[in-house]
Order: sequence, then C-alpha cells, then structure tokens
Amino acid sequence: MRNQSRHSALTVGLAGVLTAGLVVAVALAQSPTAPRLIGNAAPPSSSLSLWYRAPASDHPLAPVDAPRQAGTAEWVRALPVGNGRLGAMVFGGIVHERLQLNEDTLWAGRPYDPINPDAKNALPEVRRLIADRKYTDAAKLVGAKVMSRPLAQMPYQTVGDLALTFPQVDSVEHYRRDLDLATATAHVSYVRSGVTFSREVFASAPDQVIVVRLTASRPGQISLEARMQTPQRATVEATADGDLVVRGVNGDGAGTTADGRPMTGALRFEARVRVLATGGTRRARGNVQMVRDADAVTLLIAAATSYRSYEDVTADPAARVSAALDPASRQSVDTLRAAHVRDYQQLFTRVTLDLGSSKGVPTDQRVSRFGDGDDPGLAALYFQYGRYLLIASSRTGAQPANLQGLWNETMSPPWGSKYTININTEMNYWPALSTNLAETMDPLTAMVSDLSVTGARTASQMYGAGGWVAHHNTDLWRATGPIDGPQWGMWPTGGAWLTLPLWDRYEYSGDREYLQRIYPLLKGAAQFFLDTLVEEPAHHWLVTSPSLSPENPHPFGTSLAAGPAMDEQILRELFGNAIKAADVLGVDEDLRQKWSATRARLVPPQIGSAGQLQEWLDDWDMQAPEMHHRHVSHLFGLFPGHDIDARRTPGLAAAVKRSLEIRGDQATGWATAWRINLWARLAGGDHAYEILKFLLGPERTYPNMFDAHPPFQIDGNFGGTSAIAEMLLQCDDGEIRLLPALPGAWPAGRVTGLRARGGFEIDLAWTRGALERATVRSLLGRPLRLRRGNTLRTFDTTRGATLTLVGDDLQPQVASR
Ligand code: FUC
Repeated sequence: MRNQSRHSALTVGLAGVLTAGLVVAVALAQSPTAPRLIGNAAPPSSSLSLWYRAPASDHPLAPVDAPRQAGTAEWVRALPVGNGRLGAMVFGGIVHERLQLNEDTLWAGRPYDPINPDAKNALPEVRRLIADRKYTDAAKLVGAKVMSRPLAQMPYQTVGDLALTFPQVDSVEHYRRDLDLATATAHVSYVRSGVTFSREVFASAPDQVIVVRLTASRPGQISLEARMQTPQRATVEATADGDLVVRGVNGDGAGTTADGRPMTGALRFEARVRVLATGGTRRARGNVQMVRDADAVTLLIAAATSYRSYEDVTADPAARVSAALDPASRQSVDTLRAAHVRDYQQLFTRVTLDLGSSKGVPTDQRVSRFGDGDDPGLAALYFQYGRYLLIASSRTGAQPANLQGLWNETMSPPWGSKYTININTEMNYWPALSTNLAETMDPLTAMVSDLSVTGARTASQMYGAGGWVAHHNTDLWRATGPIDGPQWGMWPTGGAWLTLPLWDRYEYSGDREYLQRIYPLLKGAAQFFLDTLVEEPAHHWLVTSPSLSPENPHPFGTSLAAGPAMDEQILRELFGNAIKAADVLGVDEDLRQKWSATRARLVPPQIGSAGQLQEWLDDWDMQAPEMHHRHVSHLFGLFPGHDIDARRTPGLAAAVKRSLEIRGDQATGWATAWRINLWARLAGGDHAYEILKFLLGPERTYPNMFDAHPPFQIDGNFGGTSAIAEMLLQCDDGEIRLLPALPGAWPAGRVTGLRARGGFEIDLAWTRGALERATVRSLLGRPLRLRRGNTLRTFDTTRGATLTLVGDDLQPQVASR
C-alpha cells in the first residue's frame, strides 16, 4: 500500500477505535426487522468459549457493489472458524445468517517479478550519499530508481458471502452464540414458539470443507433460502441438484510489472456450497436454493483456486472443489465432526492454562471491563484464542497466517492483508514454539523456501549479490523487492529475520533432518550479507546500507541510514545460527570461519546519551521526530532476539528498559504486544500485566477478541499470546526460567504443556505467587538448567524421563521413567 493509503488506513482505524465502545450498545439497532431478544441464555458449558447474547448482525447483505470498509463494527463481532486454508466469519443472525468466506490463495494479481532494472546501477550512489550523510538525497534516488515496479504488492481478497435467510419472526428467546475453543466450533441457538433452533459451524482440516449444520428440536421446522454473493468477477448459479456455485477470476493488481505488463488477475477460483436437507423439500430458484419444512439441513462449503505456486496458476479449481466436496457429502455430520475434533484437539489440547474461573458474563462485556483487573480468566481465554487462531489460520500445506490470519471481508484490505515481514509475520509465529504448536510453522517454512528462490533473483538483479534477500513485505507471489516508498521499503533484512524462527524450531526439537532442510535457507540469507555489507569509516564495523530502522524516521528527514541496530542484531543471530547449524551438520568449514569473522565486525549494541539502547549507528534517538514510535526494532536483541539478557547483560537490559520508558507503553495492537513480551523479559511481571490490560481492553480488542491495530490485524493476538507464555516460562541463555514475570494479579494458576528449548515440556502449578510444582518431561535427554528467581539447579535427564520439582527452591520429588 502506498504512503497515502497507509495513513488513511491508520486514520480510519483510529476512528474505529473511538466508536468501539459504542458497539455493544448499537448492536441491535442494526435492522428494523431484527427479532426482539427475550430472556437471557445461560452461558455455554465449555469455559473455553467466546459467547454473546446478540447476533453480530441480522440484516440482509448489502449489495456487492456497496463500498465495504474493512473491519466493520459488525464483522469484528462475528466469530472466525478456519482449517488453515478455508475460513468463515459467522455472524449468527436469526433471520439473516451470514458466513463471510475466505480461501487463502485468493489474492489479486498474477505471477510477477517486481525488480526495478535501474536499481543495480543506482545503489552504489545511494550508499555514497548515505556515507556522506545526504540522507534525503539518498531517499530521493531510491524513490526514483530503486523501488519495485509495481510499487505495491498484491492484496489478499474475500471469496464472498453465503447468506441464509430464515422466515421473519418478531422475537426469539434465550438467544446465544458462541465459539467453543475446545472443539473449534461456532454455535448459535435460540427458542422460538417452544422449538429450540441450533446451528453449528466448523472448518474441517481433514475433510477440507466448512460444515454448517442446522437442527431443531421438532421435525419439519427448518425453512431457508441460501444464496451466494461475491464482489469478485464471478458468476453465481444454483444447480438443480442442490449446489450454489461461484466461478470467477481473481482481482487485478494495481500498476504494471517492471517490463510494463498490467497486473491482471490470472487465478481462477470456484466456491461451492452443497445444500443437503433431511425431510421437507429443496429446490433451486434463480440463484437461490430454497429449503422448506426440513428436519435438519447440512451445508458443506468448499473453495479452491488454480494456484499451485508463486509461478504456476494452472490447477483446476473445480476438480479441487469436488475432490473435497464429493467425499465429504457421502459422510454423516457426526463422522465429519468427529474427524475434525480429533484432528484439532491433537494440537489444541497440548496446552492448558488456568488463571482462575471464568465468569458467567458474555465475552464482549468481559473485554470492556478487563481494565478493572479482576478477570484473570479472560487472559487465559485470550491465550487459548491465540492458539486457536494459529491452528485455524496456519496448517501444513496451506499459506502462512497473513496480517488478518485468514479472515478478510474486502477486496482491498488494510495493508493488503499481506505478509509484512519487518515484524508482523514474525510476530504471528511467536507463540508457535512456546505454546506447543510447532507444526503451524510449516507454511512459514514453505514460504521462506519460496522466498529463497525469488529472493535470489532479487539479490542478483538488484544488488549483484549471491544468496537471497527479501525486503519489508511479501505476498502470495513471493515478491521480494522494496515497496511502498523508501521510508518503509528500503530495508534488506526481512528475509534474514524470517530464518530466525526456523532455527528456533530446531532448538526446540533437535530434529537434525529438519535442520538439513532449512540449512540452505540460512546459508543463502547469510551469503547475501557477506556480499553486501559495507565498512563504516569510524569504527570499521560492517553495516547494511541502504537500510532503515523499521519504519522510524531519524532526525534527518527520512528513515534511510546505514547499520541500524536491528539489522546488526538480526545479522548477529543469522550468522550465529548458520555457524551452529553448519557445525551440527558438519559442513562448510570455510564458510563457518567467514561467518564468524564477519559476525565479529558487526556493530555491537550501543548505549546512548539518555541511557537508552541506541536505535541507530549514531546517537540520534532523543532527536528523532517520533519518540513514541510503535516499532521498537532496536529492542529486538532482548526479544525475540537473544543478544541481550537481564542476567547476562544487565547494563544493556537496563538500556532496553530506558528505551521502553521513552517509547511509552501504549501503541498499536502488535506494538503493544511487543512491549509486553519485552517487559516480561525484563522480569517486570506487574508492568507487563498493566500493558496487557490495555491490549485486552476495548481499545485494542474487539468484541470477537480480534486484535485492533486498529483496524483489525491479527499479529496483536499472537503477540499477546506469546507474551502470556513469556510471563509464565522463558528459555534463553541455556536455562529455563519458571514463572519469571508472574504478575501479582495471577496469584494462583496452573499451566500444562508449554515447550522450552532443548526439548522440554513443562507443567507448572503455583499458589500465592509461589511455585508449587513443576513437572518437566525431557524429550531429547539433554541436560536441564532450571531457574526460579535466584535459585538455579541443573539436572541430567534421559530421553522420555519426567522430573517433578517442588517449591520455589526446586526440590526434586520423584524421578521416573
Ligand atoms: C507495519 C507497521 C504498521 C502495520 C503494517 C501492516 O508497517 O508499521 O503499523 O502493522 O506493518
């Protein structure tokens, strides 16, 4: 997205936040025909539920050509389901149910290579200008000669909506809708004239369909009209045998490619809904499937595009859809549900968290009161919701979780709902390892593997360098050039950052075969910097140039600079990881030496005049125009990086703390979440909790508990989930720290199944702020160093052994095999 629209998205979002508090109050003013809601429904039996006493909306769909704004007040009340690839937002209307649908390869545009042919010749001059401190001249030249063609990447887009219209009624009793995180199922129920109507919706990964099941407590009660609507270029048809079929082509992208071709949409897609009625009648009329007086109705939804890879769009979407839909329609809903729940729970139930009982209060009310501070159970729900969202938006074989995970209702979402890799995509995966969902990283690994190919083209065409590079964004087409404008895009370290979580996964699993697969990605990322780092004159350090500290302008009219702290920290980790990986694999002895020599010449963390950790090579921080900037890039070294540690490098940790104080606690959603992770690393449990109150309150959390950047952006959910894990358990510096940042607000609790580096799985129980018991399962048989406060104990473990430790002084209780 270009400069202009970035700012307008931010403004629209802020307006959204101001109105967020009114959302509940106006919820039912939405339609004159919405039924009156009578009598309070009981809370759902599963405490792992988000639940509400009113629909997210209950009115006919707006015409497709009506302008849509992302993250409308209605949409952020709807509940998300997803199987990693197909997603739906369920609105729960009584007369007008709406399921807004997504398929994760339906993006605009076509395969393209955005590299500006002038870039390679211009870059040496850009570097010279930066070395001469002519920063704005450098930015001008980058703007003219270096930026990608087109300047924006392609947006992720909606499939459209399935609308179900039920007979008009004046009122219903005991309305409730919920999302049960224990079974990954959305429910709606209410009573009308003594009949209980129930709806369930789940997105099955094993069967690759979304299942909608409608039942009633008496036979012959269900009548509905089902129709599809889409803003895409598509046809909609209702077939005689009960399907609704949407066939179309994806949207065009803006601009032209570097060689002057338009970015016309080149994907074909199909979405198909099969309407299966038990009892009653069903017939097609026009574009509508009509069901009368059925006992029960099942709708099965499948969708696919022709996307095979970032360079191949030749798959047959219709064949893909029928490959899912035909076998699914031969199974009973009970069978489909059982397979879905089994598959989902295999991931979800690995971790439990209990911070206190949940209240019998609807979720939107809990969010609006979270700041009052007496609802620790909501933090546990937020944590498990984050794990739910990760499972729902990132499964093996699908696309990684994008800026909105999987859920987007427009053709032109904020920031294209892309992969912003100067923080956002990485943050999406922060909870993956600690909360025992390593498999959800498979799509990320696959994307990085693609980027290592497209990014190798960019490295060579743009920089004349080996290895591979990606700048601050990518999309379905794995574009790796600098976009948006010099101020944001001219940052070569996105790809390098993306390799760090891949290495982390090895540290958790010790899986050598996996390491072998990812090693070339690390090696290629490191190669690019071996070829492009330049020497700065004052200390002869090796620095990136041109680069920037994401997306923070320095005092000299732009963000463009050489060797920002974040780059140097990321590269220290990249070279360090590459060396360790080559060592484990016993390869590339020569390279290891080169990497190590280069690593030794990177800029060390520097403390500036205000006692802060310096963001740039020079001590500019206190003159920078945006002192409270949302990005805290230079603090990367404390979290998610490892350069800085409260115990090992207390001086640098104090500088991070100073920087955090200068930046302030409150920011956009993800930026608030980052601050909480950082405070947790500084062992500031109570401070972390104070910021968490802001993140989980109504300014940064919508009624459906989606994170408000604003507008909706999912990274804050994942960053918040990671932060809660970090408050309970940290592993760094070869030791595992138990309850390192436990806030006073959580005096008692229990967590099971958290993971730590070195292959450990850990359960903790605490009361009155003291550790009662820690149970550690050793999956790899590595030595274990456990810390609780100032107590550090080491244990030998064998593979598969379980160790139980009691009390804050970690007394071993029983060691059993
Ligand atoms: C980065 C951030 C913005 C937003 C965008 C998607 O550029 O600076 O806040 O999150 O990504």
